[in-house]
Amino acid sequence: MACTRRTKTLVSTCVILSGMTNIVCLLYVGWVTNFLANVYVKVPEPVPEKKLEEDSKGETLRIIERLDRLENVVNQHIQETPQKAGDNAAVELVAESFSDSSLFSRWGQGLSPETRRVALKKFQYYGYNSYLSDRLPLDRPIPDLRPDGCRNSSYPPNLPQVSIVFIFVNEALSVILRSIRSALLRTPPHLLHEIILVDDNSSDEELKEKLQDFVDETNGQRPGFIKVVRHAKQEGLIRARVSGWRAASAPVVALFDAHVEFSVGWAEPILQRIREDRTRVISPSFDNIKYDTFEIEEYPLSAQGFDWELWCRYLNPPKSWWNQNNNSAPIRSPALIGCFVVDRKYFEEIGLLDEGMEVYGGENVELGIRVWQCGGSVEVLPCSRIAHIERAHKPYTEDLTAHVRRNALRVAEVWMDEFKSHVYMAWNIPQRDSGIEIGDVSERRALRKRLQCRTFRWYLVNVYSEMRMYMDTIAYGVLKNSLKSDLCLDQGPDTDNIPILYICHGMTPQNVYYTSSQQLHVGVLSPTIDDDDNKCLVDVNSRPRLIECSYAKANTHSFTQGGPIQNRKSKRCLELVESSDTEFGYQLGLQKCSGQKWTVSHLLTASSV
Ligand SMILES: *[C@@H]1O[C@H](CO)[C@@H](O)[C@H](O)[C@H]1NC(C)=O
Ligand SMILES: *[C@@H]1O[C@H](CO)[C@@H](O)[C@H](O)[C@H]1NC(C)=O
Ligand SMILES: *[C@@H]1O[C@H](CO)[C@@H](O)[C@H](O)[C@H]1NC(C)=O
Ligand SMILES: [Mn+2]
Repeated sequence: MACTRRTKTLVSTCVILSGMTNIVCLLYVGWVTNFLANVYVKVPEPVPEKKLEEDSKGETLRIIERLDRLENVVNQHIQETPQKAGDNAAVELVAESFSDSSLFSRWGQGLSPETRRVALKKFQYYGYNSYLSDRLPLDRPIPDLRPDGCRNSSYPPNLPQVSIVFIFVNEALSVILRSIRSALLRTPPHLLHEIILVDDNSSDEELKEKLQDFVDETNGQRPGFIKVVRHAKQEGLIRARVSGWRAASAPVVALFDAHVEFSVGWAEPILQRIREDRTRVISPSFDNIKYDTFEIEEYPLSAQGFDWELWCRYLNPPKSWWNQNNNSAPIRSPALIGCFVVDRKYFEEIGLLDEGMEVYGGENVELGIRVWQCGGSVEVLPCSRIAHIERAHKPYTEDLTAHVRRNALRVAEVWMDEFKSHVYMAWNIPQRDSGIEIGDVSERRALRKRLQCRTFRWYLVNVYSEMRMYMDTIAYGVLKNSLKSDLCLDQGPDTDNIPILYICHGMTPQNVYYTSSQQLHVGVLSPTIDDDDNKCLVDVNSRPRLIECSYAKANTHSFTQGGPIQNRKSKRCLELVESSDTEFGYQLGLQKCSGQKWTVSHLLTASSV
C-alpha cells in the first residue's frame, strides 16, 4: 500500500548523504526521528467521544509504541545494511551483533543463534517476519474488530460479485497464500467470482513453482478460479494494479496488496454501497499486522488523505460523521491509501490509474482527487475491515522517494490548478525547470477535460476542507547565509524549538517558507488544520526560537532576497555568530544588524521578495 511512512526514506537518505560523517548523520537521524514522531504520530487523531484521561492514555501508549517503532527503524538502518554475499565469516559475525535488531525486541528470544540468523536474513529481505509467517496457519482466525452496529446488519441477496486482485513482487509465499486463504474463508462464496494474482516480475523461485502448484490444485476443483498474470518486466505497483483489473471479469474489482488478511463480513457492506451507487470508490478500514509478531493491532476508524508531498495519511473522520453518532456509518474520505474496491466499468470510465506513473506512490491520491473532481465519491467503511502488514522496511526500493515525487508532480500538473505550487513547495523544488522529468501528461489532461471535472479549489473547499492552504507564501527553499554557503537554516531537534545551522541537505527540516505576512516558517508544511505544527522564527529575548506560527503573528521578520533577516519589533538581525565550540565554527544568533545577507532558493512571485 502506498501509505509509506517517510521515516524510512529520510533515514536512508541521511545515511547515504555524502559529506556528512556517520556520527553527525546518526545524531541527525535522531532529530529527524523525533521530528517525524511529533508530526506523524498525531494521526489518527484521538477519538473525541472518549473521556479525556482514557483518551490521552491510549494516545500516549500509541505514541510510545510508534516511537519505539521509529527508533527501531533507525537502529535497523544503522545496523542492518545488507551484507555482501560470499563473505560468510563476516555475515555470521554481523548476525551475532544483530541480536538487538527490531525483529527480536518482541519476538524470538528463545531461539538458537542459527535460527535467529535465518529469521533475520528473511526479515531483512521481506521487511517482515516471514520466518514466523511460514510457521503460522494459513487459515488462522483474526479478531473481529468491527463496531458493534455492523454485526447484525443484513444484506440483500443479489449483491454483485467481486474479483479480488492481489499484486506482489518478491513477497513471502506464506504471506501471499494467507491473503488468498483469508479471502476464500471470509468472502461469501457466491460473491467471490475469482482471484487474480499479479506477479510484477518477482525473482523468487518459490513464487514460480510452488505458487503455481497451489493455483493448479485450487483450479483442479474450481477451473479458472485463480488467474495468474506474470509481468515479463517490472511494471511497478500502478501498472500492476491496472493489469490485474484488465484480467478481471466480475462487475466489481477489489485491488489489494498480497500481505493482507480479510476480516469476517468485509465484502458485503462494500458491495452493497457500490450496488446503490456505482460511482463510489471504497476502501475497507485498516488494521495492522505487526511485522515482527504478526499480531493484529487495532487502528482507529479513519478517513484517508494526504499531505502536500502527496504521501498518504490517516485522517480523523469528518465532523459530519461524528455528528451522526453512528460508528458503523460510511466515512467520507478525500482519498485512498492504496487498496480499494470499485465498479469494474466505472473504473474504466473515470480513467483507471495514471499508467504514466512509475514504481510506487501518488496513484492513490490521484484516484481520490479524480473521482471527487469528476463526479464520484470515495468512502471508508467501518463495517469492512482488513488487516495489512506494515513492513519495517522496503529493501529494494532505495529510490522510492524520487518516484513518489515524480508521480506527485504528475498529479499536481494535471489536477491541482493554482495549488500545484504547494506540491513543489512541499518537495522544495522550483516550479519551473525543476529538472524532474515527469513524462507526458497530455492524455491525463485530456481525460480531465473529457470528463468535465471540477477544479481543485472546489475539491479543497468541499471535500478536503481540513487541508491547509499556503497561498501567501512568496519564497521557499533552503535559506543560506553569504558568510558560509554550505550551511543552511534548519529547524534542529524537534524537542527544544531552537533553530540551528546545519550542513545543507535540503530535507524537510531545512524547508523554509517566507510569507507575505512576513512570517518565516521552518520545517514541514503542516498538511491539515488539525495539526498545530507549523513553526515560525521568533525573537525570544534576543534568541532565535521557533513557535507555532499562529502564535507568532506579532513577531515577524522582514526579508528581501539577498538582504538581511530583521525582526520587525526588536530590529535585531538573524546572523551567523562565530563560535569555536560548535562543529561548524558558527552558530545562529539575533544581534545588531551587521549587514549579513541571506538567500532562499526559490521565489514564487519575483517582485515581492
Ligand atoms: C443481533 O442478532 C442476534 C441474533 O439474531 C440477536 O440475539 C441480538 O439481539 C441482535 N443484536 C442487536 C444489537 O440487534
Ligand atoms: C522477468 O523479467 C525477465 C526479463 O527482464 C524475464 O526473463 C523473466 O522471464 C521475467 N519473469 C517472469 C516471471 O515473467
Ligand atoms: C448506522 O449506519 C449504518 C450504515 O450506514 C446503517 O445501516 C444503520 O441503520 C445506522 N444506524 C443508525 C442507528 O442510524
Ligand atoms: Mn502494503
